[in-house]
Amino acid sequence: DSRYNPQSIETKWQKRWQDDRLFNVTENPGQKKYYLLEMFPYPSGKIHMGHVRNYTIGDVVARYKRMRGYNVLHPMGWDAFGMPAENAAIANNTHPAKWTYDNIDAMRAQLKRLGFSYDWERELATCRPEYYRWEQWLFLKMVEKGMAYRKESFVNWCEPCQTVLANEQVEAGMCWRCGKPVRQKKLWQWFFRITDFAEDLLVHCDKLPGWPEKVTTMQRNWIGKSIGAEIRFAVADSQAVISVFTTRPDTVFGATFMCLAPEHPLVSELSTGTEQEVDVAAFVERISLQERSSKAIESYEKEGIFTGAYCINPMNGRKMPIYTANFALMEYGTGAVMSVPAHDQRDFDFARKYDLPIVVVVRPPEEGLDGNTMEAAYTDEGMMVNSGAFDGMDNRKAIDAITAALEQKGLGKKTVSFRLRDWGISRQRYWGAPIPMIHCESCGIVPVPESDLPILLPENAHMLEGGRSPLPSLTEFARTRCPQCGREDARRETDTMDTFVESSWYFERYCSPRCDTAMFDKQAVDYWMPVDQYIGGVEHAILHLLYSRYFTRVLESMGLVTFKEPFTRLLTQGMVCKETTACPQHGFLFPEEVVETGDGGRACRHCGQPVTVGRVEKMSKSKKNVIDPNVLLDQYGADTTRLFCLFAAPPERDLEWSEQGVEGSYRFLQRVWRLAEGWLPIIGDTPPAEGDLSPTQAETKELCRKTHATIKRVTQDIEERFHFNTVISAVMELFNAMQALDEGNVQDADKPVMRFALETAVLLLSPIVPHFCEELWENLGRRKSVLLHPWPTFDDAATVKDEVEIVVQVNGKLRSRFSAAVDADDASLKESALSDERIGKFIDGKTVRKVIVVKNKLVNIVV
Ligand code: ANZ
Ligand code: ZN
Repeated sequence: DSRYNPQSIETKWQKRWQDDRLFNVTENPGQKKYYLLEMFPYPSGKIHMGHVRNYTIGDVVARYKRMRGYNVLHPMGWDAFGMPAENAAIANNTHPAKWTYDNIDAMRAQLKRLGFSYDWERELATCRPEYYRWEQWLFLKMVEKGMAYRKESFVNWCEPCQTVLANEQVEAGMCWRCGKPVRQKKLWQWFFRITDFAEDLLVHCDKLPGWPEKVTTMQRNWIGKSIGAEIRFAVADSQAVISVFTTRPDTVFGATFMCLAPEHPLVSELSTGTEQEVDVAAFVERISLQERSSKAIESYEKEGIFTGAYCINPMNGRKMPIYTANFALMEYGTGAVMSVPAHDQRDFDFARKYDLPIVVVVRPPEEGLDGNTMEAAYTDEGMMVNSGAFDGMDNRKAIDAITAALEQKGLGKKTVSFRLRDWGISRQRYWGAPIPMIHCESCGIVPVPESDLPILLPENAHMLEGGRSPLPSLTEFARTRCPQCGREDARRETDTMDTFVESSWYFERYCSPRCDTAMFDKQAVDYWMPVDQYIGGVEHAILHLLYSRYFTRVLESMGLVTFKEPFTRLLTQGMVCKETTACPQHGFLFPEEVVETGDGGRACRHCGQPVTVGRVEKMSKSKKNVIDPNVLLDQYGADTTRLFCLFAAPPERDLEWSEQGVEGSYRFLQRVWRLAEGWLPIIGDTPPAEGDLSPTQAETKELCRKTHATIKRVTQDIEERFHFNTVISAVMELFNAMQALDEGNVQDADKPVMRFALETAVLLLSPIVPHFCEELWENLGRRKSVLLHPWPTFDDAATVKDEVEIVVQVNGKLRSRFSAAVDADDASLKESALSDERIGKFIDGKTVRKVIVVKNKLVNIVV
C-alpha cells in the first residue's frame, strides 16, 4: 500500500516528459495542427496565481487537443523589455538585463514545476538581439513604405527631474518621484500609421465569432468610427476658414459659438493684435501643461477664453464668437467644434458659464423648449425649428438634407472620423529595442542599412537617477557614422520602441523561433498560424489585441503572411480573488498579522483592535491578499493546484480563493488514489477492453452506462465552452459510482467494465492532473504516456439509462403498467400515468385529489 506522494510523482513525470521530448513539435503537413497560446508573461520575478490559472487553462486545452489527434503547438516565452526592469535595477543597484534574466530563470523553474506541456525549445525572450533585430528590420520596411513616420507630439515631462515620464509615472498630474507638477513637452517621435487600417480593423470585429462579444465591443469603441459632416465656417474680416467635424449637421442652425483646441494654429493667428492676445497666450500656456488625452479632459472643469475673432454660420449668417476651450482636442476631427449649446451638454455648460446664446433647433415631441430657460441640453430626436427651409422636418432626415445642402454650396461634405490615433512608439527609455535610424546634419534622417542590424542595446550602460535613459549620453552608442555621406558626427536615434511592438508579433516568431534569416520561416507560419485559441487577461482586450491585429495586417500587406486575423478564438479568463482583512488603524493585514483572541474573535497583532473581514478582491500586494503558488506547490503539489484552479470556477469568471477548496481538491485525489489501489489487484490481469463490453450484472451494467455518459458530458463541456469545473464534477460523480460498486462481488466476466471505468476516469482527468494520471496509467500496466492515448469515445446508445416497469394504481387498485427510464423524475411519471389510455376511463369525470409517486416503482392516483 503506497500513499499518494505528489512530490515524487511530479518530479518523475516532468523528467520523463522532457527526456521523451513529448511536447516538442514540428510542422507535419499530414496532421491537423492546433496552435494554443497563452499571453506570455512579463518577467517580474515570480509567477502569481493569475499566471497559474491562465496557464493551467491553456495546458488543459493543449493536452486535450493532443489526445484528440492534433499536432499541438504550445510555446512559452518572455515579454522581457519594459520599465519595471529599469526601476528595479536602480532600486537594487543591478542592471536591467541581469534582473530580467534572473527573473526568467526563476519563473521558468516555477512553470516547469507546474508541469505545463510547453515546447521549451521554442522559448524566446524579446530582449534578446536575435528577437529584436527582426523588429528593427520590420521597422525599416515600414519606414520605406511610409507606414512609420516621425512627427512632433507631446510627452509627459518633469522639469526638476529632467525626464520624460510614462503615463504610469504620473500620479494625479504630479511626478511620482519628486511630486512636482508634470508638464507636456513636444518631442519628435516615431508613429505607426495604424489609422490606415482603422476601417479594416473595425469591419473584421464582426468576423471574429470566436471572440467574447465584450472584447470586440471594446475594440469597436476604441476605434470609434463616427459618421458626420465637415462644415466650413468663414472667419469674419479675414481670409481664414475654420473646418469642423460634427456628427450633428442637423443642428448647424443652432451653432452660436465656435471652440478651437488650444493647439489649433488659428488660435494665436486670430488673437494676435486683439486686446485678447495676452490673455489667450496665458490660457494656452496653462492648458498646455495639462495632460491632453480625452480621458483626462473628461475630468476637468470645462473652461475657455474668447479669441477676439468671429466666424459666420454658413446657414444663417449668424456672427459666432470664436473661443479656445480645454475640451476641444487637437487630435480629433479637425480640432474645432461648432458649439450647439441647446443640444450638447458640454456646450450647454460652457454657454451658461460664459453667458452665450442658446438657440433650440430640434423641438421635443411633447412641448416647445426655450433656450433661455432650459436646464439641460436636449439630445433626443425631434422636429426641426429655427432652421429656415428645414423647419418641420424630422431631425434624423435633416442630417442628410442639410449635409446635401452644404455640399451643394461647397461649404461642407459627408465624412467619417475615427477616434483611433496613430500609434506612437518612441520611448525615451533604455530597456527596449533601439530604433534603427540615424540623424545626420547633412542628410537628415537616414535608415540604418539592413546589413548593420541588429543595432544592439549597449549592455555596459549605467542606469541614471530618476529613470533617465543613459543612451543619449553614451557616446560610443549615440555617436556614429552617417551611412549615406560618411560624416563621423552623426547621431543614432536613442529612443527605444514601445514594448507593445514586441508583443505584436511574438506568436509568429514562435513558429520558427531560431530562424536567423527572417522574422520567421514562411512555411512554418503558413502551417501553424493563425493561433487557434488565445488565452489571457481581459486587461489586454484593447491595446495588445488591436496592435497584434494591426501588425498582422502590416505583414499581410508586405506579403509575409496570408491572413489578417492572428487569433481565431479568444478566451479571457477571470481574476483570482481572495477576501481581505483589515485593521481600522493599520489598514490591510497579512494573515500572519492577525491573531486569535480568547473569545474566538480575531485582532490586529500590532494594536490589538478587532479586525474586519473585507471584500473579496483581486489578489494584489497592496491588498495583502496574495497566495504564493510556491507555498501551494510545496504543500500540495502541482496537480492539486491545477485541479483547484479549474474546479473553483469556469474560466471566464472570477475565481475566489479558498483554503477548503484546495484541501478538497487534494482529498479528492487521495480518494481516487486509494480506490485505484484497491482495484488494481482485482483488474490487474484483465486486459484493456476491445470493442463492446457486455456486462452481466445490474451493477456493472449501470457502471458501464455511467462511464459512457461521463465521456459524453466531459467531451461536450470541453468542446463547447471549456467548462472544466463541470468536467471535474462529472468525473467525481463517476468516482462515486465506482466507490459504490461492491467490487468483491464482481464476476470475472465483468472485470473489463471496472477497468474501462477506471481507465476512462484517468484519461478524462489527465489533461487536468497530468502527473497523477500518468502514474495511475502506468500502474494500470500501460507503457506509453497517457497523453499519447486517444481521447476516449462513447457510444451514444450506451449512455441511455435502462427502463423499468412502473405500475399504475387508481385508489390503490392495479389498473395499468408502462415502462420508463430508470430514475425518471416524479413529474414525468405522474404525467405518463395520467395520460395512460387504460387509466382514462377510471378517472374520467372525476377530480384527481392526489397522486402518489414511488420512484422506479409505482404511481397511485386517488380520485
Ligand atoms: C455639433 C454638435 C451638436 C455635436 C450636438 C454634438 C452634439 P463623436 O460622436 O464622439 O465622434 N467634436 C468634434 N471635434 C472635436 C474635437 N476636436 N474635440 C472635442 N469635441 C469635438 O463626437 C463628435 C462630436 O464631438 C461632434 O459633433 C462635435 O460636437 C464634437 F448637438 O458638433 B458635435
Ligand atoms: Zn549624412
